[in-house]
Amino acid sequence: MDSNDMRNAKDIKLIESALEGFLPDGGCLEKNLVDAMRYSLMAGGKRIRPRLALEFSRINGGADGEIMPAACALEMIHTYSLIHDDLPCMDDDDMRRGRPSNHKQFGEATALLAGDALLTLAFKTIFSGMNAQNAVRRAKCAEILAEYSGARGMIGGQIIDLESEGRKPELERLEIMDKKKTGCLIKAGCLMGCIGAGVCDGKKLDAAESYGECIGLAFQIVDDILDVTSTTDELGKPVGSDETQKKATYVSLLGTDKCRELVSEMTERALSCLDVFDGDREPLRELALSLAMRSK
Ligand code: GRG
Repeated sequence: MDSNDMRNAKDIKLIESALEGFLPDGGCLEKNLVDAMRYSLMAGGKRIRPRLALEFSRINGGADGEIMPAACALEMIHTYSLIHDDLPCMDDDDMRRGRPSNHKQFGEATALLAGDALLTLAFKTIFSGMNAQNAVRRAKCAEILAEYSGARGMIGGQIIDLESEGRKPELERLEIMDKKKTGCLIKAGCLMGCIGAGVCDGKKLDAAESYGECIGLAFQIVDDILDVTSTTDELGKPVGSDETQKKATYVSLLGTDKCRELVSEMTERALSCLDVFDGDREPLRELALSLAMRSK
């Protein structure tokens, strides 16, 4: 393990221990619900979004303890979106993060409720976990999370996706959809990290958002490439599903070579956004590069 891998592993451990602590007590009549929430929340995953929040807080001199509730809230929203996305009324996927998807394990109704409960727990976590003395930062983080995960953000992307079925594939529509569906939560992590550390400078906030937009797009393109080049075992979720569902992807519209070029271009752009920050840029450089080269 090199020093970057060690830093990532340490951060993932920190995030996972905080996530466990924010889960409600399951020793009651709601035990099955809490078990279903824990099942998906603690099932691994790359924890990219909370890591971005932590790193953008650190580069701006913020303390990990202050941003951690917001970082965890973001992961809760991400996990709820995965649970709901796997439901039969959405993508109907049987596997997620290397094991049966939530509804396969707990049934559809419980999975739906576990997603809902993670969504509401996210906002409770921000309000009860972040320091009340920084009430403005706390409120701003909650506002960003609501905005970027809501109708004009991630959920907006999902409805564009659902309504794309049977339509002629178009690159412009795909880009708008992915910027919302995938990009918005990634951008939210970057922005919440800055806000949690007290950044008010518009230039820095714009740069954090652009960094998020570029790595978000690169992340989605890599996801599309992996869907045709990887295996179910490696990804922990079904591969080839885009083609089976006849979904337009960057690979189907542009081909793999052009996609790889775009990933490099977006990653370079993301790295240049870091110039405005005075703190140590290396962890965010490394994060962007590792996402571009990821194999799962
Ligand atoms: C159903 C409310 C609702 C929203 C659905 C985000 C989303 C919208 C659906 C999730 C499915 C999907 C393919 C989203 C695209 C973004 C993406 C590649 C998610 C997977 O994120 P990773 O790779 O997952 O970070 P891990 O498991 O590592 O956390």
